[in-house]
Amino acid sequence: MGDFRKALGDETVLVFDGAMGTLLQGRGLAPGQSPELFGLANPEAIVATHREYIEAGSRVVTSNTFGGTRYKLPAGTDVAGLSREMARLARRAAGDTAFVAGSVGPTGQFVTPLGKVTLAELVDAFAEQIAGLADGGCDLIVGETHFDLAEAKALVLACRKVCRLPVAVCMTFEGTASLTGSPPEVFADAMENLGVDLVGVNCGAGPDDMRLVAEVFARRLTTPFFVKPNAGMPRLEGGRTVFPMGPQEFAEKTAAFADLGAKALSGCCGTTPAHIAALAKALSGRPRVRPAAPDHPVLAVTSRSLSVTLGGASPCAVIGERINPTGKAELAAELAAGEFTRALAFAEEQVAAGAAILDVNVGAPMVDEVAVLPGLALELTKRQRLPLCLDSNNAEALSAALWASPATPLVNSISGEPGRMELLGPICRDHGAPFILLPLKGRKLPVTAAERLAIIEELVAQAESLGIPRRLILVDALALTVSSKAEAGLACLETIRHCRQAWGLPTVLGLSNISFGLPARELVNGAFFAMCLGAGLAAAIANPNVPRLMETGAACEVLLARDPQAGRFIDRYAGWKAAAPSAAAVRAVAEEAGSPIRQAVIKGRKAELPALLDAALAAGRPAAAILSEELIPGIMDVGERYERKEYFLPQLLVAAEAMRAGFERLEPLLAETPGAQKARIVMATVEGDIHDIGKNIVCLMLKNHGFEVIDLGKDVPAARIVAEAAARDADVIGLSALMTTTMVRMEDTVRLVREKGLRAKVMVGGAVVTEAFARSIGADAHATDAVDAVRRAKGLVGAEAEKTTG
Ligand code: THG
Repeated sequence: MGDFRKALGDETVLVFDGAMGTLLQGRGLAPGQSPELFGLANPEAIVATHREYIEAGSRVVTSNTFGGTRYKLPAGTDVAGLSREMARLARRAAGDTAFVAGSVGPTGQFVTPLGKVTLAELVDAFAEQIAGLADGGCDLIVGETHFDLAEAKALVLACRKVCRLPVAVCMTFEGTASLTGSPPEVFADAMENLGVDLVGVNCGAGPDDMRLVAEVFARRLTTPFFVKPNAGMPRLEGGRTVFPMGPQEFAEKTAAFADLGAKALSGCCGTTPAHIAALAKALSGRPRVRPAAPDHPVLAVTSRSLSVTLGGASPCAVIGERINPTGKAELAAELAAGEFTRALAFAEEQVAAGAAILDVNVGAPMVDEVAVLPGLALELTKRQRLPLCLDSNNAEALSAALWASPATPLVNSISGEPGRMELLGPICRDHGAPFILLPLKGRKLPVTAAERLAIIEELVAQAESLGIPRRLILVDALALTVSSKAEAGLACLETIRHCRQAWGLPTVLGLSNISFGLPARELVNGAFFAMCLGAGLAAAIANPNVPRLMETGAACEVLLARDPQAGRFIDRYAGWKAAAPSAAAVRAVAEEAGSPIRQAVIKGRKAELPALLDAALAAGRPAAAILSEELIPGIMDVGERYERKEYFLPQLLVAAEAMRAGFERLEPLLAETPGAQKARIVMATVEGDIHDIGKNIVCLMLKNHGFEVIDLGKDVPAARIVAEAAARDADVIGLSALMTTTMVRMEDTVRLVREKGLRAKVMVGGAVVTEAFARSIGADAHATDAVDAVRRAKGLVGAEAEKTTG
């Protein structure tokens, strides 16, 4: 009969057979009776049925073993023996004229956590049956009517374990997904990863309703595909299930799948040899149309319900890095105790932030990775839908986690360390798990792109020699830190570009490594992310909770034509508002909108002030208002900036100069307080202290509030202050000091005032001067700032007035 694999490669459409149960009922199978046990007792009925289909035009007949696992057969049945016998019967009927497919249906069991059995137990059960089928002479194994991805995966693993026969797997979809939630694209991608020889859909729908599934297969698969519809949707008529589609209609509609690229066709429930004959006729002289090969091969990482494709025109996937105990002591402690609360919270948070895949790393001291990695993988599979990236150096832990996975997660990673590819490569291949190839080999880090590319080339060749398909390989471009190697970024970019362009290999990297040791790492990471995307990066291991990163990624996808009609970008960011800018940026914007006079003071733009003031005066604004609303708030703002360490001495000086120029322009115009005798105040910064900004501000404020201010300047000896105050009969003496070393001079001044019997009250102030200090030296008042100084001075003058009047 020849090799079934060869037949899969030619240009013909393979016609399988149709339904068996109805034909067996015609030959004595009782309703409810096991067809397999019936077959054991009635071998000739089985052979006759196969012959009918072969005569109708079937090139493949399917063994009577659909319910042939230990879970379906009565206890004590020789499972392998039954399947062997049924395969032999099919072989007897087929001879050299048809292929024999060994049928394997579902066990009726669900894999943990959906049910009680483990993946390994299902593999055992399938292996037992498949060994019998292979023994009995099957040309291929065909899984039929499967509805759970994990079970389908178990079937493939079992097949590989016991024989080298080609394997076909057909899934049943109800609406948009299989019973346990796998849509056709997930099934297709997972089966292709597993290296299944023929991917199919059967049962559950007639040819009309199978169209959408077949289109998904045609679009995604390079593996040949198989479509096996029912004869329409069943109806209940007089207590009997009736399939409405006659042979002709069924044949026309089903043959149309050949135009879509189907490699194999046949019928499921309700089809008969007449349907198959009509189908074979409709297909004769009608070659299969091969689906167009995708221009870039893509790599697919799957969970039971999602498939994330990497490479080609796929958007860059963010692999959420947060489930990783490095630097997270609490997470490490929990994992060591076998607790998953924090890990699951990290998962939830990353799902919400838009991660496409979740990295799962449980590597920390005291953590038993072999137990914890699969344990956490299982919990994650229960609670959320994203595919996983199993991140570990421990091969045993990775293998255990793959056995806990219903789909084809990403393995992170296989390095060039001796023995790693030989150990882990075949495990990944068997589980259909794509893996990250880490170009590390020997003691020396490959710094240049050329060094990396040489290792990558060697490891890819090694993988291929082990029968590991290229489509499972995701290359780590190896982000090293730019702060220690300036060319680290460039080396990554070149590696990404070369892998994509020369080898069609998708790339990934641990993004944040690049910025290690730098400040503002988020800025560096964001910029590097954009550059990597431009070079063709397929995925990044990163923290999806950094909005800058996700925003950059989404915008880049639009710019790189990987987001058709900017659909995803618009979906996510149509209502976007600029992230709250930094406090400094907020202030800068507000300042530009603020008064130009105040800004001229704050920015020390002395030359601008005369014109600005003239314009304000010409517009009728009183000089006093300009002083109190613009110049004084301006210089006070400068003082605050100085205190916040945003301004330093140079800014302080130019601002004070601008202030003085402005004040001189206004001073002649400041209205005298009518009628009243002005209170007179002598102001000075004490001897030894040359800081006068504070004192100048206080002077300005006092003048503006109607005081007559005699400003003696800075570094003024006590004797001179007292002499001036006496000569001018001052009401108040204001003393300023900025430093602890000079504030003691205030005490000298106060003592001298008292000695000379001056009536002047003494007010003190300055950055280091406290109320307690003021009291200890016998001062009459302490002012905390310029506004307070005005208030205190007024108080002192009022008290004096009271005293004289009283
Ligand atoms: N390549 C591949 N896999 C990788 C890396 C890589 N896996 C691990 C790592 N690099 C990528 N994952 C992380 C995970 C966490 C952090 C960085 C990279 C991280 N963690 C914080 C810290 O250490 O300070 C913890 C605090 C937090 O996340 O808030 O930065 O390169 N194939």
